[in-house]
Amino acid sequence: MARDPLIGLVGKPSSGKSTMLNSLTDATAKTGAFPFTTIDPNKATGYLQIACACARFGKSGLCRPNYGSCKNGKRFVPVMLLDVAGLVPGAHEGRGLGNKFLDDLRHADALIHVVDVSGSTDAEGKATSGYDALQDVEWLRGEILRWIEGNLKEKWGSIKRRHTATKSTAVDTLQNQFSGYGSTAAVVQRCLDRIKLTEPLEQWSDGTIELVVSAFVDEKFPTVLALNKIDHPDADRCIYRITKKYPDRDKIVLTSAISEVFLRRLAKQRYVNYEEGGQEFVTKVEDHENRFHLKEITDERLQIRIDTLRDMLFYRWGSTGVIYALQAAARQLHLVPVFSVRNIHNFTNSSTDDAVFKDCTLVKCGTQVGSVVRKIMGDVPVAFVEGVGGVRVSKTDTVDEGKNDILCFKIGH
Ligand SMILES: Nc1nc2c(ncn2[C@@H]2O[C@H](COP(=O)(O)OP(=O)(O)O)[C@@H](O)[C@H]2O)c(=O)[nH]1
Ligand SMILES: [Mg+2]
Repeated sequence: MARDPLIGLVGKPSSGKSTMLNSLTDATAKTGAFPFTTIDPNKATGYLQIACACARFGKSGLCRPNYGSCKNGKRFVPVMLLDVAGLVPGAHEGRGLGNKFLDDLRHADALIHVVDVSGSTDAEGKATSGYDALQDVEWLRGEILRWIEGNLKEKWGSIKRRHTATKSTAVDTLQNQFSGYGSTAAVVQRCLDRIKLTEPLEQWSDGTIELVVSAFVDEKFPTVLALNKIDHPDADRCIYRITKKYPDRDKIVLTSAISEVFLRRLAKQRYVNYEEGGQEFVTKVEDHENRFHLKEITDERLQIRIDTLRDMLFYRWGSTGVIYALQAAARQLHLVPVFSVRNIHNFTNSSTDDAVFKDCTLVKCGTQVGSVVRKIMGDVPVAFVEGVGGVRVSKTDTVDEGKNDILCFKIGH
């Protein structure tokens, strides 16, 4: 993943993908635009919340990121989001926007599957009641599997012949087939290691191919389930069924995208004080000292909606959850922030600007410092790298959460 990570939002029509995208993108006040080259209506910048290095050094007052923002040591790092619309059962055979969907998908590094747990929409997104959303979790993965399997099996005869003729390794042969999905040889290697295959590729059965594709999908498209519409009165049943079947808490998040959008709008209009993704919000009634200078809510319907939100969502679930969906997806990718600075002693980038930690890049944990250099500096020659305290850091050393995560690149040969 040499480029910036891209997180795809998938799910059936009306599950809440667009709402989720809006809820994650529209961050308040001081946010810099992210320099994405393509302009695509389905792409947007989301903000991943991480602990900023400025807090570690008591410099939060001086933290002014080039991109995103930082509030009291809580940093909002831009990440690219993609709304992958149009997936319905049968997409791999071209139903719905089938092929368009699958073409978009190949650019994603991780997926957030937005699942409508209200039970009020069927597999095609049409209005119904009592629908069991557990089915959506299963068919969606099935569509991705069938799509990749189909492409592979269709050509398997010639793939096998070429494999034998060129005496290739299984990794090379598969990577040839999977590169179109944004795969790398390392991804293919990990997926083969995972299933511990012993039979040579020439002898793979259909079942083996399916096993390989399944492992590949797990590696290439790690997926987080965002159980959305938890504000809906009927949501409990689906939440229960899905979390029972998929107990891995790292991969499941409960969300109410619409509530996040609603609260951010109210915050902009100064009816509430609310920090994106926060665990509480304040209206004028609760703001006894008038710290936030809020407007009074005079519309009774609005007041009822706000009270319901508090009772049905915040008291029960703690927050709207959307921020956690993004964090969970980043965790699946093992992303860690690296802060690159020009001056390793005061963490600024220039002698005329006292702002610290202006640049932050997300990389996979375990990445070698040398690769981080190339990712950030491109072709600019870097003679050596320093870490905190001006200590030399080897280019073969790796980065991790809080380890080699503040770096200074010394330009030269
Ligand atoms: N109750 C509730 N409705 C939601 C939520 N998120 C989205 N919706 C509604 O679900 C419908 C479909 O949402 P949309 O974002 O357009 O779905 P998409 O087709 O997946 O992009 C809209 O009417 C939204 O207002 C939520 O968290 N709770
Ligand atoms: Mg949409």
